[in-house]
Amino acid sequence: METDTTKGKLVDYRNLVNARRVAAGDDRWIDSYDPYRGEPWARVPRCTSADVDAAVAAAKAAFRSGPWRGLTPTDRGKLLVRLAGLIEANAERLGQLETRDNGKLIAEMGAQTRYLAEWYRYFGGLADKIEGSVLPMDKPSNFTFTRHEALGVVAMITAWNSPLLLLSWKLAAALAAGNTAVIKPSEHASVSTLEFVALFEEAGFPPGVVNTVTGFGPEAGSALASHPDVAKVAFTGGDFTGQKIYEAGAPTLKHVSLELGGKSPNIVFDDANLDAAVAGAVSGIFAATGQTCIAGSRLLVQRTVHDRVLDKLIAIAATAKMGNPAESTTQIGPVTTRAQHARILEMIAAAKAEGARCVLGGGVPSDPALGAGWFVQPTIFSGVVNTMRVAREEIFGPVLSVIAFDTEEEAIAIANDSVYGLASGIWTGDIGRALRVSSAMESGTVWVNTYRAVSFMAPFGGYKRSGIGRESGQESIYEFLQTKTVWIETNLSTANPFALR
Ligand code: TXE
Repeated sequence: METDTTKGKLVDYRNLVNARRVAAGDDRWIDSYDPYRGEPWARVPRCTSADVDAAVAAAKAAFRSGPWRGLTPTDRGKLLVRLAGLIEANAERLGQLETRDNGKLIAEMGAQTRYLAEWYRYFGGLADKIEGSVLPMDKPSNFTFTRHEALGVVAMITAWNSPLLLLSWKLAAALAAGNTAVIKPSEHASVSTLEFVALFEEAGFPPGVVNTVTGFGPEAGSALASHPDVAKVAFTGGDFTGQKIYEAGAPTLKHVSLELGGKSPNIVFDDANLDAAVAGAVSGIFAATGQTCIAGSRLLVQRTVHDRVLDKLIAIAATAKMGNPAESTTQIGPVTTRAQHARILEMIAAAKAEGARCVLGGGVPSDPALGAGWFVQPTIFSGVVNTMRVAREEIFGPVLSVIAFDTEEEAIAIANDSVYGLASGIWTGDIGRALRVSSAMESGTVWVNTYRAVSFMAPFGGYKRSGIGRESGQESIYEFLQTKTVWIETNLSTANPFALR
């Protein structure tokens, strides 16, 4: 790709602004680390507010004038569908880049990257189906209708755990709605995004519609989140950063949507298929090394089956193969950053100090072959009480807290006793219980007898500190639109000009 130029042994990746590849104005760079080897492998520009100004100006110009503005919604949709085909053709390469940059398993990335295409197809199809309405009017001489219009420049600030997936949840809907975009990926894993945006050029999107700025959160991120020409910020990340983004948008009253963290309860009742429940619990917390916002990090187990569930859980988790994420047989890879590694180990130490019983893992693996990478053993604590830090704070790593309960009411109370509300899981063979408990859950997603399922068709987002707004599904396109009401008087008159009409 034209973005690659090898400098020393690191590969340099540049931003896309107005269809040009650019470094930061002052030519500073950030090293991007390979978490398996614990060493830098690439560099991305360290942008400042001046670079952000240039990217926002390009997006603003593309929104205000030029070919994008003139496209019909059908034509916008066609571009998105064309892009979907290019994503499929490049899925393997993009998946490999993400694995190198953030340590996600290649075993998961192949399918995940191909699946991205569906967001662009779905929203491409939706682009020309956004209809306003003619309003039935209480003022008979007025003809009044609504139309849904794009907001303008949308800033998309994303996290490192699934850069392209989290971006696509925003970008497909935003572009279908007619907005333009400035993307700031995480400083820890920007490379896949910089490669990905080349496909927009190839698909034929006009210059300036999709732009990127890489850099640190408090530098480039904060300049973007507070930029006066940004109409909306769509963010994925931690809740405290989400709060800062909300505050940064307040002075200019931006639209803001926030997809934040969680401390999701996964509840196993004694009438459940326990093997399926245990497989769901493993996938909920150990897939992606626990680095997902939807991690089922609190496993609530009915006391009557508690010991059986725990034994089965340990039996599976203990055999999970840790190793090079680029190998297809690896089941647990490294965590993405050195800081995250340290934080997970600190939370494990805190859980031990608070009296939780560590029944599996609890540290770094002893295998010397894994020595250079940022690995944490799959870790299970039993005897956890919901007031412990390990049950309250998002850890974002492979650490499971098992909490025993006796009754359905108690399970609901513990599950909802959290500042977060992103997702929950319920394992039961009783349909009445499934419906009762799912309606009682304070979370944006509830999975019954499954876990970690997402789709371009299904709205996703949080209750409470897990976020504001929804991504995916038809309704999410309205997060990127605003409604205009047009009034036409059909009977010109000279009614009293000093009174409300
Ligand atoms: O995320 P941040 P970090 C949680 C997880 C993790 C914690 C911190 O618990 O341990 O957050 O991770 C940009 N203005 N999640 O520090 O800070 C930043 O550059 C504007 C949950 O990596 O939230 C990056 O692009 N932008 C989560 C993005 O925000 C700022 C996924 C996310 O970074 C900024 C990731 C600022 N002041 C972490 N500060 C999930 N919901 O899945 C940072 N950024």
